Amino acid sequence: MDNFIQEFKKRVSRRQIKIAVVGLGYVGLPLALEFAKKGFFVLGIEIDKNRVDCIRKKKSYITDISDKELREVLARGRFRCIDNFNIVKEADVIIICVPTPLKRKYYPNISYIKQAVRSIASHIKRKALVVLESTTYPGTTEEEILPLLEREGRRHNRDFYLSFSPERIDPGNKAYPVNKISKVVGGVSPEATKLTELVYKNIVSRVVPVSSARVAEAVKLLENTFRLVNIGLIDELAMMAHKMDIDIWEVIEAAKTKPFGFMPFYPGPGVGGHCIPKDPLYLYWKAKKFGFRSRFIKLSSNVITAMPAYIVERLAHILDKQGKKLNKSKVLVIGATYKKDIKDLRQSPALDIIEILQKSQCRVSYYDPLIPYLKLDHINLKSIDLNSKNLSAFDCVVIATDHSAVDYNFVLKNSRLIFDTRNIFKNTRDRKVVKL
Ligand code: SAJ
Repeated sequence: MDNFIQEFKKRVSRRQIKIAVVGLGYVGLPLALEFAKKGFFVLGIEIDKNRVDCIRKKKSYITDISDKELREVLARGRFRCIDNFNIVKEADVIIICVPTPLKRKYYPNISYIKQAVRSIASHIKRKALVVLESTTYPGTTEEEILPLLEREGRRHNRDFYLSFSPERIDPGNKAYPVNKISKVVGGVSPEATKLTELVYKNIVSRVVPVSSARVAEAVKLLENTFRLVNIGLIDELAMMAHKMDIDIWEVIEAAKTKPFGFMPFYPGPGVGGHCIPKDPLYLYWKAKKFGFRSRFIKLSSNVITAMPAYIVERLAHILDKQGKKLNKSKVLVIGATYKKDIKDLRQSPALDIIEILQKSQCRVSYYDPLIPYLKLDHINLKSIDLNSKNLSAFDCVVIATDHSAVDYNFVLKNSRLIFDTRNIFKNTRDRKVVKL
């Protein structure tokens, strides 16, 4: 075994190993490009033909990757993308970065992971290393993935190696690109951990080996559950502070001066994205199998899920104080995506707010510089032109996402009333601005 690890180490240092990345989304594509930039041959496998087409046209579909960066990596000839799994047999390392959605609230859906593993299982070359990056509940790698690979006589630690390494991409965070984010790795065996370490140490500043795949899976869920619980907490405290006529934003700013033992979270219209609203519910589901019901996860999830309705309730009250009824008002929602400067609508609370307003017979429009159209199940709207005539026609403007590319002074000047759920107008004392 040591001979193989030593041999593998040499081949890694000589860039003689090929890496396949399955799933080129916001996790897989940056990862694939990072390995290619470090001189590895990378085979990107993506079943979405539009994405394959974009890459072939050197067009990035990921906010954090520019066309230029994609073009430069492709020009080096160390990265290619295809839409089938046949090339897996060339790969020494196969990294799976496919989505892990929910079937419904609290019910994980690991069918994409299983599908990807089944697609590679019959192609993997002898002693290949398989790494799962998709966020999932503790036990997935060992209990679900290992058996799928140990078929047809294959044995772990002889014919292949398997580990888990959680992705930690923070979309839109320029301070922390892939190579600046430490990486946790946990193998089904110590050898698998070691091999995974040898691969990732080439692209990140620090690799953190842990004792097993399930510990690595749990690390990621702790990270995201930590965020869910704290965002749920601050959302609840925001509702409490409003009742008590206390400015929660001022409270947070002052609490931030504590140099230890405090980390600021900010209230908002709800929690979107593909991670925070969902990943902790994977942990909830698995823990329940052990007879443990996490009250924190359930409560936090319920608080954040109720935020869009709370926002509309507050809006109705704000309009009522102006002698207006919600179902007779025109409301503009500024920002449709789940967080600022990210072109991603997944689980966006702004969309929930728009839907609730529509159901309340309110005439609702939206403006988002990144999203020209909303063509969804229940919403079919075009982003309005943000001009003074349009702005002044609305009874209230709701700031739901705090995109940088909006002229908020122009919005302030031309709006009759603003409900600011993101504290964009923190330094404004204008009576027409009402804060969450
Ligand atoms: N939000 C708040 N208040 C806060 C922070 C966030 O309301 O104080 C909202 C945001 O507006 C957004 C949602 O929560 O709607 C999620 O924001 P996020 O930045 O926590 O989550 P993601 O999904 O964009 O990225 C996160 C990563 N972000 C950070 O750690 C800052 C990280 O948790 C994971 O690496 C990543 O999800 C993932 O892929 O799991």
